[in-house]
Amino acid sequence: MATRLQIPPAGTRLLLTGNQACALAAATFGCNLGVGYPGTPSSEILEALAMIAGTHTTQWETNEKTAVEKALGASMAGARVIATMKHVGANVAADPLLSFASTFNSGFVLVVGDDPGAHSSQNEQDTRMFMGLFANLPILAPSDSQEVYDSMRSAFEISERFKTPVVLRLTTNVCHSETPVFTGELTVHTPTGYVNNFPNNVVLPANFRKLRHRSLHERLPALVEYAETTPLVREDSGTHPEFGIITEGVAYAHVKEVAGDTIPILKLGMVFPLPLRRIARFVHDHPKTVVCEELEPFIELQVKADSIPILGGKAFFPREGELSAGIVANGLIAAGFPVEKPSTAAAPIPGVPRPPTLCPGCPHRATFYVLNRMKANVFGDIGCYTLGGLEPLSALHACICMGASIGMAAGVATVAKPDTPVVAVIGDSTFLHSGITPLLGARWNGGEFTVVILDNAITAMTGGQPNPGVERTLEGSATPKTDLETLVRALGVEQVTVVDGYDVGQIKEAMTAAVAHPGVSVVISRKPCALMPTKRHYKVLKVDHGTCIGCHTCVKVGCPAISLADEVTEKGRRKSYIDPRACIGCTVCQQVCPVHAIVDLEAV
Ligand SMILES: Cc1ncc(C[n+]2csc(CCOP(=O)(O)OP(=O)(O)O)c2C)c(N)n1
Repeated sequence: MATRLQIPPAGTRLLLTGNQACALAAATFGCNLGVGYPGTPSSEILEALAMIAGTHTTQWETNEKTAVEKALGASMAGARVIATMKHVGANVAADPLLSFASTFNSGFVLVVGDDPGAHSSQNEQDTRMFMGLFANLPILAPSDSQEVYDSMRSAFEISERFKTPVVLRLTTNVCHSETPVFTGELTVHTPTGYVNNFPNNVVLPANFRKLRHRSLHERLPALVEYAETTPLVREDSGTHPEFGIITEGVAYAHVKEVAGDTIPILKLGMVFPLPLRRIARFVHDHPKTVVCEELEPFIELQVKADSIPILGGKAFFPREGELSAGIVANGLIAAGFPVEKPSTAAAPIPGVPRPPTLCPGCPHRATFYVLNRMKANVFGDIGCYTLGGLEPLSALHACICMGASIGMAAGVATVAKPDTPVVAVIGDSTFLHSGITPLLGARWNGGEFTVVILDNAITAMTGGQPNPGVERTLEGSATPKTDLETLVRALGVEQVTVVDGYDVGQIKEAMTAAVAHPGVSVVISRKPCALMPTKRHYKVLKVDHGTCIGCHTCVKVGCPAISLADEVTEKGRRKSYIDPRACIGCTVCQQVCPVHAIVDLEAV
């Protein structure tokens, strides 16, 4: 187990990302348990928490629902607990969370990382809508690392004072930006212990109707009073008092960059429930007020519903994508505010476009090459392997959310008989997250399709986190892994084949047998992720230009190490070239070359 970092003394000044600040605050303010499931932008919170010395336990769970369930059990036992996930993870956790919200338990902080702009996500949801107006949970919305740190302390306090889960809503920019943090005093929290509490913790319809639903709503006025006076909500004065901006989260940082000290700002560090009296006073004092918020008009709608006369919000700022200083400046100028576009916003630094692609040596490549050749109808899932849908592999034709591949393939196989095979592809982490139950159902209902589990022994897309198919936990302890083949057979699947993820011939053979099987079949394509340093094949291949016929079959495996050389064949076709700095010697290109022109570098 790696040496853990000590919690610094109070008053230490550190430069931390929002995620690191979140972890340090949890450790400093008495967190007993941190659980979650990785997902950008929140993955590093638990990774950082696991590196900090203390009495807390830090664990990756199999998915967000199980993480929240473990967290709510810990909360029932009087612990301070954080559950971390990305925005779509909160959808997965919604079932336990929404019922738990109506009980009176404390010490529970749900940390959700939203991804405005969908940098690394299948959509951009606004968790404030979901957890606020729908789930009725208090939401804190920090703007920088110090606020993340302070909000975590407040979140534990609010949760304990009002006996409610509290949501700490972060966004990509807040999670990943480094800003200074002054640390606070260490708080030690000892779990009070578990005591049965039937009326509170058993959400039977009778209990829910009698006590719970009303109490959920009755908690809100007390939380509103808290919001009216909390220092999480503050005002910045400005030299143009007729104008005003109500803002929150990272939008505050953009507003500050554009408006400096000229426009009065009401900064909402708590965005649900809203301090509407305070907002009304601010608007009264600053009659030309706009709401500047990223994504949905969450604050704007509530302010308008209370008939507070603001100039608008989404009339000036987009409802989609990330805000920037330039976008905020344009919106404020359109609303008639006396601001200028900042020079930094006027001259964005152009980047080199680099479309995402499977890495050289990625163990998913050979499987997609075979699926492409089979002209399979491939229902995909979320992970590095989603990139198998891009050219030239082009072998993934649907992808909706984690765990959906098997259900989608089952649905198609139930109602249609396509001319070419129906195949679901799913990564090991995703299979364990939410692929087991659909496979169980498909086997039971008698579907006829093939599931390929791409087992690279890691959760690669989010940065290489361990999962239950790996022999170590987040804290680095050794633990027995779940064997996927045994698991799949235990679900009742009879046709199960394990193949080497680099072996094109083996994959072809196994897939041919699997798609011919009358029923659900499974192929486990196994090879560790090429980015796991201890697993790399340090062998470099080269194209022998004396043999290469310029057919470009190797190019069709879509490896970034392969490009076209200046040298041409007699027919004028460019020969292939392998970049020795990128090649790790997976040999997939070598196996598909029809003239054996790809050889070991040393052999030439
Ligand atoms: C509900 C949900 N939780 C988390 C994520 C973030 N995420 C994207 S892919 C992925 C898992 C990828 O691991 P795996 O299935 O093993 O495939 P690999 O990337 O290793 O190929 C995760 C956790 C998400 N998109 N949706």
